[in-house]
Amino acid sequence: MTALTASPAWQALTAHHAQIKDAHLRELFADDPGRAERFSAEGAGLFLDYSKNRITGETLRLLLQLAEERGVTKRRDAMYAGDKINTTERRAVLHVALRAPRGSVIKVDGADVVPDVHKVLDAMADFATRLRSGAFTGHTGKRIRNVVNIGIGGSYLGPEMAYRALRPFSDRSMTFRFVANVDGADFHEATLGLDAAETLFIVSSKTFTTLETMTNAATARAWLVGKLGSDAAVAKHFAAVSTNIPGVTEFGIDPANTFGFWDWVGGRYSMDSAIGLSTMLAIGPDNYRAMLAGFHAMDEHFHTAPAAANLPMLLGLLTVWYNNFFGAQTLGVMPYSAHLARLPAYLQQLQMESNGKHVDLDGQVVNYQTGPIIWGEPGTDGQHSFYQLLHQGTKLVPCDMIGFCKPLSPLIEQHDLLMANLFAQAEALAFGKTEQELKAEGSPDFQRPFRVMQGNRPTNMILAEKLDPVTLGALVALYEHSVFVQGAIWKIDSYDQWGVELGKALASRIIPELSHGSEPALAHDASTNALISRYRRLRG
Ligand code: G6Q
Repeated sequence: MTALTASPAWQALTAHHAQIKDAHLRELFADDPGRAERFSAEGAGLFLDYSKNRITGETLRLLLQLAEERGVTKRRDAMYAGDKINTTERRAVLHVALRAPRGSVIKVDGADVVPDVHKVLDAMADFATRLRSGAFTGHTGKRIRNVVNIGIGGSYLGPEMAYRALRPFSDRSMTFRFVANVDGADFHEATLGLDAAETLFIVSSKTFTTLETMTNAATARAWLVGKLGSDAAVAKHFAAVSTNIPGVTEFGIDPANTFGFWDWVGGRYSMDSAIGLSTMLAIGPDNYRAMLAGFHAMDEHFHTAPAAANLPMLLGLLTVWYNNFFGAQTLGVMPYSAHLARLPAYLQQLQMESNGKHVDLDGQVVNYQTGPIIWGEPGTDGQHSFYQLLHQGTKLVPCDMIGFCKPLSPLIEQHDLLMANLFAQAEALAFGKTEQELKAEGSPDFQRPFRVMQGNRPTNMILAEKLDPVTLGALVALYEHSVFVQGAIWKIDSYDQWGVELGKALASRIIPELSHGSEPALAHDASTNALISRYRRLRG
């Protein structure tokens, strides 16, 4: 394969960018009445309007040519076939198998993994049904009403995001809390006011060795045993989700409450594996399966839809367009739904941990930009804070905006207000406000320069009928596959995370240096030594 920046499509895109970089969306729309229709696509219940992007038909043609030259669909097929495309860890990448319908066949090393997936799903469903009905009780015979998920990174962000997103579908008589941070305040606040006799802890950890999670799990055990007065209580108040079953057994969690998954599921791609146990306990097995069906519908769309009508392909290529040709450093994600408050944080990990790499699959340092910085907030909150910079700042910030046609609350009029804001913002970002328009509105001379909105700020608009389990699954899969497309173009391993592994090891050197009583001599750099010394002095 030719080096990315020397490839014909890349070269052509560079020349094309020079030609159209100043074209304004006002002109692009005025010149092409069919633009909104032409630059839109639909799949798995999601509608994507990408017409408010700084592209022409030629841009799209060249981006699709780039995908072709980079072998994106070939790599996609290799992923779906269970090939070990995570080369630095020599692992298959098969989150698509987590939502494959019963009876389909996906092989890793010659063995079909789909029956195992459904075995675990059935066990989770059985556990969830017993717990939700009250048949599974705690140590004292009381019904479990509180669920505390202990996990971090990929074992936390998905479950918390999904719980918040699908709360209207959850059992409202139950309380769900999430402990991730090793800061004791996180555990303390999450368990404050809970009756231990009614509380289940789910220890979610792929490796079952992560410092934060193991520390919080030990704290949880001490908290529970302290409150209920017996070690035997652990069996009835702990569940585990992990690929490390020996580790779980050693911790003392009942194998009957233990749910496994596999090394071909990356942490940030695991919210629909057993890591989603808290989600299933909240919304029930049927809703959980509906969410998996949504994921699967998008998997099918990505696998079969022609590239020009393929949502993840389009979204991924547009990200590359702004990232590599316009030099945009970030991508904003603005859900117009209070329920999706944690979606930006979830996507931050999904995208930045996957594509924040500076070395390609051959181990060569790349000479082009890879993954952008992802950030965002629910839309109308953002409007009253950072949208000022989006509208009138000096930086180009492409944004994805996400909205739903049906509200989840009975306050229907408020939903119209919310959606009006969504449409208005995308319109204002694209078309801005000219000096002439301001004059016509009677804006005073002295203010006019400050009120001009240049426009030409690109957005993707993702619309769905309603935020329900099916839609959430499709939406998350859309971004998973968009990340895949970007990684394939940049020829990087989107599925390893050596930067995270390093972080896991680093603190272990300093931990004993902070322990009370023994304060060994420090041999770090001068700054770290001074900081540790100051901490020792001030902590009291
Ligand atoms: C995800 C990353 C990372 C991981 C956490 C938790 O892709 O690998 O965020 O999920 O570090 O790891 P464990 O699940 O092993 O505790």
